[in-house]
Amino acid sequence: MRKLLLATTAIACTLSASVPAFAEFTERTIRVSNGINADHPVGNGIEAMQKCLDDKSGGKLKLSTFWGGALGGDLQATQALRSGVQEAVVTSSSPLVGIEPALGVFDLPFLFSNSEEAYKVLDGKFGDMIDEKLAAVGLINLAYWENGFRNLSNSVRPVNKWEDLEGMKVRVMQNNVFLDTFQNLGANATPMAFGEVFSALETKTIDAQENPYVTIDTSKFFEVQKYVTQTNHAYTPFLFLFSKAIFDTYSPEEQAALKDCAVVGRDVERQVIGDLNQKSLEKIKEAGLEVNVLSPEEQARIREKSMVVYDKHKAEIGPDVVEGIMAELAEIRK
Ligand code: TF8
Repeated sequence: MRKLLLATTAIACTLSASVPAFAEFTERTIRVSNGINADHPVGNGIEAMQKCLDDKSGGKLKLSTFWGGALGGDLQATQALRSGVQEAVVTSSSPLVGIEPALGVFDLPFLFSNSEEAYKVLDGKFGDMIDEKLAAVGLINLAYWENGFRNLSNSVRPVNKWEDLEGMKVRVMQNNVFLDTFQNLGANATPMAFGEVFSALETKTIDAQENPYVTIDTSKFFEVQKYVTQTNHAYTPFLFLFSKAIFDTYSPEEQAALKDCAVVGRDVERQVIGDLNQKSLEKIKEAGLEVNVLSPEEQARIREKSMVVYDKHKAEIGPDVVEGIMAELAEIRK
């Protein structure tokens, strides 16, 4: 009896020794690249995500963050994910339309009227459908983070109506919907990677760019611009993308932790953007920029003028995708 007891205790000891805590997790360093700088709210989101990962993985899953395009721009970093040489990137959806055309749906001008609408669409069934398309091209979208509503800044004149854009050299993302939207408004639109924008504004190679206030602030565009117009012409999301090739080698527990914690980070990041938006605008004003807000009438005119872009790009984005989002928005707006 005693022998048996000793033997079972020994077995129990060996068993518990061979099953250390967080056995489903491996020590991993996950590189996350960003085009924006560390003081952008994505930084707060990553911090919250890391805390969550620490709890779930016993400190084994570590995010190693790179800022200011140190690992390449949005498109380049995303291609590195697809070929399995980099783990993750927080990127705008817009420069990735060459990889997955359906993403172009988020670039349609004046699509979302407010952030709540965007959250419902992105965090719901429509967002899941886009995620499936991304998985098919080697990208796991952990969650939709926020870039936000985009506003126009320039160095030549106040813009109060779309006619003021005539001939203005506006940098747009590498994206045909944005290119056409600004060309249609009379601007001289030029696609350019984000990393080149500051110096192109500084040297006056371009006059204007468009990004959310928080980016105009944290990427210091206000230092090389004179006017800002609150156009809110598009809400473009950030995708927290993970290399599918690498993700597939992780345990189900690791995969679940990454997905859950990306959502925790997302909520913090969106919250901080909400708080920072106004502060960024104040900072832009203090830097001496003239800030104009489109009147409701001019907002309506510019919106109406821009609707041709929907028809022009429907086939390329996918008619089902465009109709799908319009139907979902109609449902939300009921
Ligand atoms: C753009 C985007 C960028 C972001 C950033 C690089 O204008 O809005 O600001 O994708 O992460 O290119």
